Order: sequence, then structure tokens, then C-alpha cells
Amino acid sequence: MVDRPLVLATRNRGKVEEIKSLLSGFDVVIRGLTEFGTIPPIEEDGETFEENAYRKAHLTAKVLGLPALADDSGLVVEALNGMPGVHSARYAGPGATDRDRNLKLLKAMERIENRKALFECVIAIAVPKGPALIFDGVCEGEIALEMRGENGFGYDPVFYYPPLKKTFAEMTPEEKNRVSHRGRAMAQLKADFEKVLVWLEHRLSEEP
Ligand code: ITT
Repeated sequence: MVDRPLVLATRNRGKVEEIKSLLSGFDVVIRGLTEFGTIPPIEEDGETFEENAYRKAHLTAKVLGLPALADDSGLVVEALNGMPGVHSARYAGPGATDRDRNLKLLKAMERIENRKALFECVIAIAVPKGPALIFDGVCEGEIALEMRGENGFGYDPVFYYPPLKKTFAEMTPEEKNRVSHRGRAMAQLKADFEKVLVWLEHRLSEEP
């Protein structure tokens, strides 16, 4: 195998596990951010998942001089006018845990009948000079009435997926990857993977 490094530009361990498993068998050497010591924090103040994913992938690629893959994702709740959306990670303030965010969301949804929600994931792959490829995936579901399940991470215990009659946290990793927003974005990336590798090689050969 040719040594084709790709840095996963995320500090979220749940995402790292899922992305690694979704990319297994592909001709790239996945490297985690923890291998590189301290990297300056990246402001995620974009108005869209795409802006934030691009910013994370691009700045990481620029700082490390290696191609990087970033994921920006979140939960969009219809009855809350799309909240927490791009603010999903910061929904319950700095220092809050996944559990705090889930409890805040369940409280905000108390007595609300319309439980429709979707998870969105945008994956960006960028090279140090700037250009990026973008892949997008969505999964529609509902906000559960209470937390259920122990698997996964983040909002998984409160995201109910009607076709399987389970929350994401009640699914095995394989079940979640088959239907999730991230699984769907990564499926597109995998379908195009040969083209992505050619694109990466061309872009990297243009780098100074
Ligand atoms: P990085 O920016 O370092 O990747 P992050 O956790 O800050 O990590 P985001 O800015 O994309 O990631 O915020 C996404 C939020 O949505 C965060 O609270 C996640 O836990 C949650 N989230 C994303 N994907 C999820 C999934 O598949 N299941 C449950 N929650 C998810």
C-alpha cells in the first residue's frame, strides 16, 4: 500500500471511531490529531455545517501540511426552528457533557407534539493550499420522550429512528453506520473514493 496519510481533524472520539470503521479497507493511512501535539483551536462560528467542516479541514491541513478530513454535524429539530443545528456541540454552554445537552433538549421538547428532527453531517477533505471536497448526509427521525440506550455518543440516546424502532444509542455500530447521517455522507465519499485519491494526488503535487 502506498503511504497516503489522511488526518482526521476531529477531537470527538465517537466520530473518530465511526469514521475509522467506515474508512477501513481503503488505501489511506488514517492519522489522529493526537499524534501531532498541540494544534490551535479552530473557531466553529460558521453559519452552516459546510462552512465549519471546510474551516476545520482546511486549517488542520494548513497547519500540519497534510490532507485532512473534518466532520461537522448536528441535530436539527423542526419544532425548535432548527436548533440546536450548527450549535449542537455548544447547546448547553461550555464544559457541558453529552448528558447535559440531552437533558436540555428533552426539557425544551416537553409537551411538544411535533418530534420531527434530522441529523446532518458534512464531511470536508482539504489539502494544505485550500481546495476541498464536500460530502453530505442526512438521517430523518424523531426526538424520543426520554434517553434510551448506551451505545454511540452525543445525542444518540434521544434520536429515535422509526424504521428500526430504536434510538441510535440502542443500535449496534454497524446498524447505526448503515443508516446514519455520517454513514450516508461516508457512503458517498466511498463511492467516489478512487476519484478522491486522484484529486488528492493532483492537488498535493501542486503544493509548493
Ligand atoms: P469536532 O469539531 O472536533 O469534530 P465536536 O463534537 O465539537 O467535534 P461538532 O462541532 O460537529 O463536533 O458538533 C456536533 C455535535 O453534534 C456534538 O455535540 C456531537 O456530539 C453531536 N453529534 C454529531 N454526530 C452525532 C452522532 O452521530 N450521534 C450523536 N450526536 C452527534
